[in-house]
Amino acid sequence: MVTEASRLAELVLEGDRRALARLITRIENENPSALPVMAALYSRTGRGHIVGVTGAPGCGKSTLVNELAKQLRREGRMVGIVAVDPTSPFSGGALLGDRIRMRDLAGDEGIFIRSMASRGSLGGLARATGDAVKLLDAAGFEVILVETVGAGQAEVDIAKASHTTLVIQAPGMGDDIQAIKAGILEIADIFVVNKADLPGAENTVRALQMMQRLGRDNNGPYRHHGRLMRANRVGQAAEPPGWEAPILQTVSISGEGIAEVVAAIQSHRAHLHQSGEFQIREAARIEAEFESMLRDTLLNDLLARIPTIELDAILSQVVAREMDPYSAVDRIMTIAAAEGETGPRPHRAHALEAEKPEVRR
Ligand SMILES: Nc1nc2c(ncn2[C@@H]2O[C@H](COP(=O)(O)OP(=O)(O)OP(=O)(O)O)[C@@H](O)[C@H]2O)c(=O)[nH]1
Ligand SMILES: [Mg+2]
Repeated sequence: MVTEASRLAELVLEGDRRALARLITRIENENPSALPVMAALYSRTGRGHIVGVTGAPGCGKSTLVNELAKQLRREGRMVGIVAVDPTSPFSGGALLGDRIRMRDLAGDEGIFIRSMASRGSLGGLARATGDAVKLLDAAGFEVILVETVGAGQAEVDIAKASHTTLVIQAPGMGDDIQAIKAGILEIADIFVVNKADLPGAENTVRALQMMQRLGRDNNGPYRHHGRLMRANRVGQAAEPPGWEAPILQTVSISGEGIAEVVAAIQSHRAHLHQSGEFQIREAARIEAEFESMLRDTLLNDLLARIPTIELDAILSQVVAREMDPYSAVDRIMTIAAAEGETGPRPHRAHALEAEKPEVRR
């Protein structure tokens, strides 16, 4: 039997743009009908090169991504772009702006552009982004550029979800080491100082170089890529010797320096494969994603078993310091376990369904 899911999966594999767009919308809306399609496509993912592009608001990420895509197209590569905007979950002006800016790429079958928003949590957005990337991967897009505003945890998450992470800086945003966010050394595979046409670009480059030197003196940057489910893996996935993030300068509005960035992305990819780091990052990435899916499912399942009034009452007591959070967790687990013994909810729903009088036309 040809189900809707298998039909949609086939369309995605053929690169059908409407099917892709429709599925991404379902993913954004957390529509469960997307799950069997994702499941069917999973074995066909894993070929695309996922490139994260992160940096402060306004540093030129979208303009740069646009230019990178054009250059990659000139080199004959199929390019997918996912622009993530965690700051405006209700589809703010920035997304619209991105769509307009990327207009000159429209009409090219070798490119697919999508802005992501989420009505849910940041975690939901990260999950939706991961699924959109998987769809583009299955559809045969060879390079998938993921733009995210660098904002703390989101930045680290995108690095974990990418094979190659570009950290974008722009001059004039404070040119000393203090202004460059801590942790950036650990996630950057390539630094891009964009807006190199503006004064101060050299200072930004120098500050990054100095930071890299300091990092080397402190035993070099090590990655957190391998942590996740097995705690004893911490630090194991250290950046192997032989790759130090290059610091490149671009003027995205004129296309200057773009070819060099594309070349650096390609050398980083080659380096990942030659050093064996690719498998390590892939395993870490997939484990992290799986862990978060498991956590979401467990939490949702648990919360579904606790009557809301009871949960609220327990939370209020914890907030009022009438109950400690450790006992509160115990209490919730006890209630959930007791609920579980009375039978899972779907059965009850089923019973109700059976009791419903049949409607005749
Ligand atoms: N002078 C100069 N301006 C640039 C350059 N690149 C981008 N800009 C301008 O910087 C502004 C912001 O560019 P965007 O590409 O929207 O930056 P962004 O990082 O994607 O911004 P958000 O997504 O809102 O965080 C725009 O007005 C661009 O035209 C550059 O190389 N030089
Ligand atoms: Mg942008």
